[in-house]
Amino acid sequence: SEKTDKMDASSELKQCYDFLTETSRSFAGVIQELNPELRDVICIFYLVLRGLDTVEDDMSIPIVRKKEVLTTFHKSIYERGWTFTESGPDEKDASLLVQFDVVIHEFLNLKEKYQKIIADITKKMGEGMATFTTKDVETTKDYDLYCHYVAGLVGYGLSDLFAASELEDASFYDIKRQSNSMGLFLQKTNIIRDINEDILDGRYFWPKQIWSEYFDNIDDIIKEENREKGMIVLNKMWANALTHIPDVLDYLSRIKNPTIFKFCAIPQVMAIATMAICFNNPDVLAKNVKIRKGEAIKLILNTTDNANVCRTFLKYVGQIKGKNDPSDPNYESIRESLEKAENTI
Ligand code: PS7
Ligand code: MN
Ligand code: MN
Ligand code: MN
Ligand code: MN
Ligand code: MN
Repeated sequence: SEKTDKMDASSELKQCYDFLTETSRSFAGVIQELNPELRDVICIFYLVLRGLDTVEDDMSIPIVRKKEVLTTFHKSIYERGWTFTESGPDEKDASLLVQFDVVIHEFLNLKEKYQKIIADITKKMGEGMATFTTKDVETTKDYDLYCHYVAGLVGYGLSDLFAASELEDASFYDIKRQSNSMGLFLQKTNIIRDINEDILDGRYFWPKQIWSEYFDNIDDIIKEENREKGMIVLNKMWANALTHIPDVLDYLSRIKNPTIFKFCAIPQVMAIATMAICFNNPDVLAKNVKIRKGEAIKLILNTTDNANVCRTFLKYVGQIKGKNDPSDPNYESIRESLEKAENTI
């Protein structure tokens, strides 16, 4: 009956929001505050990609099988009842995949224009992830390509969704470079900050081209006796990530809808704050360094409009400038990027 259907729909949607809170500390809040036209769409987009990433991260799935699941995931989301039960025992979001039929149910309730955008990005991301299951991140070009697959494409998809909803201008379909940079800035900050735990887990994202002059084996970068060399490499990684700031600020300045603005800006502001405490900070090589809870709360409350975001970026860019060390070989390139960033504000 119609009544049963409606009760089903609301309970499945509720389960999706429960999955969202369980799987994301950083996105759950900003997604829930989105305009109703996009709230469920982006919640489901997040869960689809979280499912895909859980497959990518699972080192217990045989490579051939993993490639197959990743490249067909965009078709699986159209199969009512589809679930994935082959995750290894320590995969933290395995239960999402075991109950993936719930996400698929709600995916199929979305308007077709939104389903198409989500499926298109899922296809491209799955194919990209599949190529990197048998390929290392060697050059900075590989690094940008990997980050494009797992984060830049999210930027493309979100921009397409904003334009398709008509909450933002149709020009959001076209600002690809800036959309990509929005994802890369988040992804690179995460990859740099998490170096210690990623190395201990055997996960490698830092491009060989950046560390090979100083290390034969990247595992050695977290050893205490290698701190000095390690810091040069760490700052080289920050120098690379800093180059995306002008695109990020340009992208944010184009947003009109206040709920989309907060959704996009809060993660970027968290990233620049993370960068400011992790820049030239030897603790990053020894442990996971995070911004304090109180600082994060202040940032969320302050991220209301473009003028405030510019102020926040200016503050953290200034802090990074103050920590830039003239004896570091990256000093000049960092100074240049920081100046470019300041000049766009
Ligand atoms: C659809 C909101 C706003 C134009 C799951 C948001 C993992 C950094 O796995 O959870 O714990 O290390 O810390 C997000 C652009 C993507 C890029 C990418 C989808 C911004 C699957 C976020 C999120 C584009 C691959 C999460 C890229 O970090 O990761 C939606 C505009 C997922 C965004 C992954 C990383 C995201 C990430 P983990 P985290
Ligand atoms: Mn139903
Ligand atoms: Mn995470
Ligand atoms: Mn992951
Ligand atoms: Mn991953
Ligand atoms: Mn990480």
